[in-house]
Amino acid sequence: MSENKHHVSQKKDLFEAPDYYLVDELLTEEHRLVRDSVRDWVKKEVSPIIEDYAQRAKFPKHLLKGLGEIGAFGPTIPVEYGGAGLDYISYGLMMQEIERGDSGIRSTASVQGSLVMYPIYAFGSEEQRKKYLPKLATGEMMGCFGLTEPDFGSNPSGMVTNFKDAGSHVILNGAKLWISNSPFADIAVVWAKNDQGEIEGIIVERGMEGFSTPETHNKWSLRASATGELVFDNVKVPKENILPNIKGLKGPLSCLNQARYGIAWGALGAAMDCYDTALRYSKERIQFDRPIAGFQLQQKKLAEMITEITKGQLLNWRLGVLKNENRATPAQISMAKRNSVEHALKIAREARQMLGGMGITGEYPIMRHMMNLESVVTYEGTHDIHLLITGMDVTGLNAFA
Ligand code: TGC
Ligand code: FAD
Repeated sequence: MSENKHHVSQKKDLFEAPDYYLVDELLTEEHRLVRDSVRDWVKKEVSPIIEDYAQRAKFPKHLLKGLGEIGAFGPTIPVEYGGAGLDYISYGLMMQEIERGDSGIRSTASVQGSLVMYPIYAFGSEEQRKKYLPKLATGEMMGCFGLTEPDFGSNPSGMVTNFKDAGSHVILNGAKLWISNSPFADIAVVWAKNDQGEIEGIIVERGMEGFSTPETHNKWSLRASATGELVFDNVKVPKENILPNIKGLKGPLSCLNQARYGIAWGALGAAMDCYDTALRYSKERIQFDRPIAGFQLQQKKLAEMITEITKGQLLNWRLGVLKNENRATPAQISMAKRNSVEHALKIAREARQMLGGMGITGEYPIMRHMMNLESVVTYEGTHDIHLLITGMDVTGLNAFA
């Protein structure tokens, strides 16, 4: 153990990505370049420090500049607005590699790119695009996304946060809960009801009177990500901050399609890290005079892990192709998000057991991934909500309410 109590693990990151079905051959040279450069960045910048930050429940803010530089903020946003102008497979691979490092860092990138930059790009005015997107792309400005409320999580249509017309501005009241990045965000894309009860998106800026962002403490999950509330107490917001080109719940749900797609890839990255760690450990750990990898029960675990990772890789790749062709449906995205997180959690739990007592320590990334994935299985639509979306899609019958 290092003498510095803030440095729990400084081990070299030995990650080798599994590719059992040669999925690499389905990627273009650009995809591989993007994937490899993000992988290198994660090995260099994230792996050496992340366990320490997670143990101390601190967000490694110094990574924001680097995330901007590798193009992780708004990978699919056009270059003219500061985005990376990449396709959806590159975007997916980036999220896979970042979450291989830590789900909390991927969360920061997902929120910034898919939940803040995307709505401003897709539903904002040209002035709003020019004012916010270039700064958000570099990380010079950070954003958060306010949809969930204390009494409305899975059913956001019931939200009570609202704004009233007051001439040149509106008066915003209400509260949002569980908001990633809120404690340090410069702006919040907030979904609230107008005088007619329609949901609209509005950009709220830090410093506006009556707007506060208290941090949520004592999380056992996503400890290296900052989570908080958004509280609006008669906040005066200029009307030009309303996103002009969207009304209704389909606005925030369209943003979720973007983020859920990234999570489908991301969670698989966490699964790959757990599998790779368990595989290496099991070949080195000797019990009963042989490597534990030689025991059938441990091989069963590894065989099932690589099977699910491989199925997930193919599902994600195909979804990426459909997304590039603008043919991916929200229900297809739900299936992939749910599938990846479910199997990533199972893989993390099995990998944890394979490391025995060492599996619960910060010397290895598995327990951190497992705890992170307990948030990932809940946010962006819970496991059960995504199952019901698939159920509704195949039957045509709504089982939500
Ligand atoms: P419903 O009546 O079905 O739909 C209302 C309108 O929305 C349209 N729609 C969609 N549009 C685009 N994409 C989708 N995925 C869509 N799903 C539905 C729908 O066509 C309709 O349009 P229109 O024109 O007819 O008005 O709505 P509902 O109230 O019955 O709810 C459906 C349900 C339950 C599936 C939905 O509300 C839902 O997905 N709930 C889960 C909530 C959720 O995912 N919240 C996530 C909060 S953000 C977050 O967690 C960020 S974590 C970030 C991080 O750190 O990485
Ligand atoms: P509830 O909706 O109360 O659900 C509780 C349980 O009931 C779940 O198991 C659910 O599946 C089940 N359930 C609900 N309805 C049904 C039904 N019809 N049929 C069957 N079962 C049902 N939100 C944001 O807006 N922005 C963010 O940046 C953000 N970041 C987050 C970060 C973290 C770390 C976490 C934990 C959450 C974050 N969220 C964010 C909120 C997240 O999206 C919600 O937690 C999630 O949508 C679920 O809402 P809830 O927690 O209120 O659970």
